[in-house]
Amino acid sequence: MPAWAGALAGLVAGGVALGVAQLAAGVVGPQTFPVVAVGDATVDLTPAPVKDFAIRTFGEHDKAVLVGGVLVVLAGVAALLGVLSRRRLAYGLAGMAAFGVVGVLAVLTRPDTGLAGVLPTVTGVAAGACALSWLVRRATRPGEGAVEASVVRSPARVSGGERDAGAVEWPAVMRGGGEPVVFDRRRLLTGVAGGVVVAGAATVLGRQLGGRQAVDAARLGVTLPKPAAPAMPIPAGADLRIGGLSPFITPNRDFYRVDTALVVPQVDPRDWTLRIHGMVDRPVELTFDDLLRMPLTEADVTLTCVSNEVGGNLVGNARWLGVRMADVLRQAGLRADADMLLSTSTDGFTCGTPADVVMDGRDALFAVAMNGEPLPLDHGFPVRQVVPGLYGYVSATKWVVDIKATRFDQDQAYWTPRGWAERGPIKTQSRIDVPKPGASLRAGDTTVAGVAWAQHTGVDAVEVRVDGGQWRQARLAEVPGPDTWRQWSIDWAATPGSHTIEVRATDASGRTQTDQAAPPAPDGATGWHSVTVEVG
Ligand SMILES: Nc1nc2c(c(=O)[nH]1)N[C@H]1C(S)=C(S)[C@@H](COP(=O)(O)O)O[C@H]1N2
Ligand SMILES: [Mo]
Repeated sequence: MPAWAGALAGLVAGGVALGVAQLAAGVVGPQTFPVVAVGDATVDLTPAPVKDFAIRTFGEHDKAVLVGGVLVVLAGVAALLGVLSRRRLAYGLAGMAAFGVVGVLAVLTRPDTGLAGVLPTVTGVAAGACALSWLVRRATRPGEGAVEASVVRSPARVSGGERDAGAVEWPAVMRGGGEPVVFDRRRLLTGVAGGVVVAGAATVLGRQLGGRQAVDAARLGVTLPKPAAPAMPIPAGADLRIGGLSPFITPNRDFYRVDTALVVPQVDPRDWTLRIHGMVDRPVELTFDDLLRMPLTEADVTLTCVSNEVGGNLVGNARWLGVRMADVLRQAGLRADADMLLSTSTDGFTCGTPADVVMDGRDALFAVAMNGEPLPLDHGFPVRQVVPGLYGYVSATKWVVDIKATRFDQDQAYWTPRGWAERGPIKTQSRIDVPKPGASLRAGDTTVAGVAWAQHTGVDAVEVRVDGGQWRQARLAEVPGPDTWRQWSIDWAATPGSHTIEVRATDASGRTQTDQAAPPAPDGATGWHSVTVEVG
């Protein structure tokens, strides 16, 4: 059997393994698909600098790149195992088993997979092993006269063209019993076709089974109660409606997404509970209906990711509806010496929020809705936290299921050992949305516009300067309160040439953004956003 045939058999066997694993994961849960489990484990084990590099390089595609990378490596190894299987089938089978062990270990380290979570890996590897041995056996047949053929047509003498001409007889090799066998290309290729069909069908079926239909349907079935504390209508002057300027409310479909989950957790609200325990007098466990029966508050809050670069787009503003976290925590009897609320999501992400911030009267919510609809799955359905003024990694737990009242000197959340600050108050920032960097403008009157944020303090001033000249005050749009970003704009009489526009904001406590440039890690980027344009 030539090397290419071994590689092909290995690839197809690998495909069958993944297809069957996908099918089983469709029943057991998409997060148990071994590629996802290994990918998720990789995300958690990746050193912070590598992860930062990946986010910087691939942005929101980092997950796709990771899964793609795992698949490419798997394909390479599967092909290699196929090549080795020509010598001895046991090599290939042992290699598959080794992958099974890695897959099982990865699955077992995941917080959201029970013991049944190993089933996709185990059945996948078993199916892959069967496929490999079947293909390798099938590709060879007892060869009467094979020894003779080998003398006449040894590979060294066979020209490329002849190799492709039907069932070429390769040098005879001895199979177990010692009878000579020959490679049968046609039988291999028909076997391969069968394997591809099995792999493809299993993959498609598995994806359908594991699809979001059930949770999507449950989401559509949620009736949102009216807020007991509605937000004021958004002031008409909150949105300057300038082309290219971020709208005041970010539509859900455009809202940035940052999380460690390779597949979006699917949480059925009928199964969801929120457990509150630790340093509380009365531990409680709430169902989704319990939560919806409590008074709901509506609030406009701008979320920001600590990984957002100066000028970056990991920031968005929405109208949230939810129960005040403080109400729930008071009901549980939060003790005064608990200074941290350690929240956990269904997929095991943890987040440590300063308790005093949550309890100080601001609109810190267990949110159930975003911009008038139940939370989108990507943004934490059925329940997530939203805390004005804190970066997402210390406050905004999506798919939240557990709150432990604890202390910063006793517990650590997900990102802390990975090099990010324990506490993450949002730093005042401002961004130029128009003109875009590198834009070519016509000389004359133009509008420069953008957004600025200083959540829970509020933005009091935005200034703009061109080419290091005088700072000029921008016009500020209205805001419903201090927890959202604020649009700004300024007129500029653009003159021919290359120009750099800079912006800086001052918050309501009188502090102006520092010009000191700092990277996102460990506690948020600083510096002034600048945009260079060409005026013709
Ligand atoms: N379960 C879970 N929640 C999470 C995260 C996560 O990785 N897992 N990431 C946090 C971070 S870093 C940010 S910035 C916000 C982003 O929320 P969004 O994706 O809805 O914009 O979610 C937070 N909540
Ligand atoms: Mo974040």
